[in-house]
Amino acid sequence: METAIIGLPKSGKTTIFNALTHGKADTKSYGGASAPNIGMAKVLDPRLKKLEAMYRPQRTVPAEMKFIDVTVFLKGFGKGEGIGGQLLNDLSRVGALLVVVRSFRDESVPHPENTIDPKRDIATLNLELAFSDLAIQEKRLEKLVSSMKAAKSPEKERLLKEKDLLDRIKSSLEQDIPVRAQKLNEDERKILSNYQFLTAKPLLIAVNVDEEQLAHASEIEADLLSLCGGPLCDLVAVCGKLEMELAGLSDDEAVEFRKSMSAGISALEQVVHRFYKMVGLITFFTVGEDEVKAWTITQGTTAVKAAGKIHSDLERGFIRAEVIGYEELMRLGSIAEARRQGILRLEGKNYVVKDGDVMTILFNV
Ligand SMILES: Nc1nc2c(ncn2[C@@H]2O[C@H](COP(=O)(O)OP(=O)(O)O)[C@@H](O)[C@H]2O)c(=O)[nH]1
Ligand SMILES: [Mg+2]
Repeated sequence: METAIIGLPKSGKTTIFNALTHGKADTKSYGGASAPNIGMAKVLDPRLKKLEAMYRPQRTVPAEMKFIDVTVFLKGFGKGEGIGGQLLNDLSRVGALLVVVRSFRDESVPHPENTIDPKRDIATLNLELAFSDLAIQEKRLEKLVSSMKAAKSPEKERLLKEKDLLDRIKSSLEQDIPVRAQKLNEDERKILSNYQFLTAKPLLIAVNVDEEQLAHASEIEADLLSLCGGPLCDLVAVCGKLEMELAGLSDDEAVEFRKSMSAGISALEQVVHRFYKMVGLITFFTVGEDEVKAWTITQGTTAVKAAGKIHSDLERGFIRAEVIGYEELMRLGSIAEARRQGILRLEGKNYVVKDGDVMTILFNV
């Protein structure tokens, strides 16, 4: 899943991008960069370490999340001008949004509104996203109305239904209800997926707190959480600056530092964990002497589709999957032992993969 990082200027987007991706993008020349920063965040999963110890493979490959820090295009952002042009194109393509909101106090970093007010900024950002969706809605409606003139049934009925849907989307957006929180059926969601409404995307708000505020992180989260409203939205407090510094250390050093500063679990873990929970992402594993690897899929994915994640040949030529749950594998010590005890399962195409499944795909192309 690709996630775009957005927010007001100098809220700490690039800092948090660096913390998540262990990147070194420039945080000093605000807005001066010409291209977006793109980086991968490694999804930490203690199960992968255990599997690695069991198999001692040549390489261990964690799941990754792609983050895009959209830097330069944010000139008018937060000014009620909506989002357009290249930025809208970039945001339309991604699967989710990470909104960074400033809470940290620092005289040397000016805030575009001069004061620190995360509630105001969350409202501004939500409004901006809604504006952009209203513009998308309007454009689509214009096109639809003009093609309705020439349309004959049943095409005409289909377009009418779509028009009705767009009208409802609009009035809900005007009542501050993001598309993700609107009551829509499966069919309607499918139609809407073509438009890439920004308020339909899963949204995680990262409140960028300072070191002092970090001690009250859970109170800050509780206070702001109500601004999320509805499904596919969540909020987390992180200290961008500290997290970026810690991301520059070795793993062991970072653990020590975290302990001494009571900095809790890393921003990376928090952000990834919340995205997984919010979007309904789960992990399955493939294992072997050459490679142990974690794969991310959405809940409800079938074995054949999961196989397609690994390689299209595995989906095309899928025969069966040999499956064992992670816990069972740990208990038995090896797949060979699981096979011997008849615990290794053979599952067909439509088996719904579970979190922690260790799978071997049998295929023929
Ligand atoms: N004190 C403090 N400064 C921060 C924090 N996060 C970011 N900054 C500073 O704020 C400035 C802008 O950060 P940057 O990540 O470039 O913001 P962006 O414009 O949203 O990408 C930089 O000077 C950062 O060092 C934080 O948590 N605490
Ligand atoms: Mg930046």
